[in-house]
Amino acid sequence: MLSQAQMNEFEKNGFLKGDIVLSDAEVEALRAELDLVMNGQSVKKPVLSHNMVAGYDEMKMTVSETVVQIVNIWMASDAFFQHAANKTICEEIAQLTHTDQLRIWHDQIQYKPPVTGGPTKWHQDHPLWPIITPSDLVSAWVALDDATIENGCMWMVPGSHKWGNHQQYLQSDAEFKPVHKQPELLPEGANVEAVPFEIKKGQVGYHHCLTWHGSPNNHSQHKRRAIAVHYMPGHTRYTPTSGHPMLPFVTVEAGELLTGDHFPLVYQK
Ligand SMILES: O=C(O)CCC(=O)C(=O)O
Repeated sequence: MLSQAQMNEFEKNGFLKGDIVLSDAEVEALRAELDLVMNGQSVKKPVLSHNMVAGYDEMKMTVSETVVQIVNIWMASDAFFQHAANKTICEEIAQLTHTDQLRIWHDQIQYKPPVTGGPTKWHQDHPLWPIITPSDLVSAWVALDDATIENGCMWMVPGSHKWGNHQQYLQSDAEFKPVHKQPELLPEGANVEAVPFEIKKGQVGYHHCLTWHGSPNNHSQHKRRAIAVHYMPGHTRYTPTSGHPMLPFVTVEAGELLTGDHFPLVYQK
């Protein structure tokens, strides 16, 4: 359970470091599962598995840069499904989203290999999920390696979850600092200052779906593997305005609560 001080910190900043939630053995088991899925050796398959930076033309990526993104590894691996239902994480997400019911919206692996690991652009999650509302989802990002400044940990902009949707204006400078293309659109007093969000192996970090975040290259000799589960509170509705990889799995009508086999219930108080 999160303390009131932690709840206040999340409310203020839009992100929060939690406890170590996985033992070393549990991390090892998930790493082994990840290898199976990444190598195409799992019987069941995820929704997506690709090099995410391949489409980053405007950032002038070289083809040698890689971020392996796997969406819905829980569909390919029972161990990752069990992870999504982790009791501590679900209880704390329920606290942060003020709900008594949680479903998986989707999950994602982001693996930045040593030396060649590429960046994850500055973004807000909810604008990239144009088929669900309201914008009050919270994600649990669990490190499968220590995520450090050296190997490309996430960076966050404190307070940015309260500034609305600025996704189309976000970019980075040469040092991977976030830059707003039209800063006059920001609310008064908004301070665009990013801070590193280093997370230990097995530790959980929470972030709100409107918090500005991104992660730079991994130039280190160490892998940077992580599993993020994006949780929907029970009141999340299907409100399609544009495409998304999960769209083909939706079985409810527009305006209805987003339920169904591909959005499983993982927590009920
Ligand atoms: O793993 C990363 O560096 C980025 C993950 C992310 O954007 C997210 O979990 O919302």
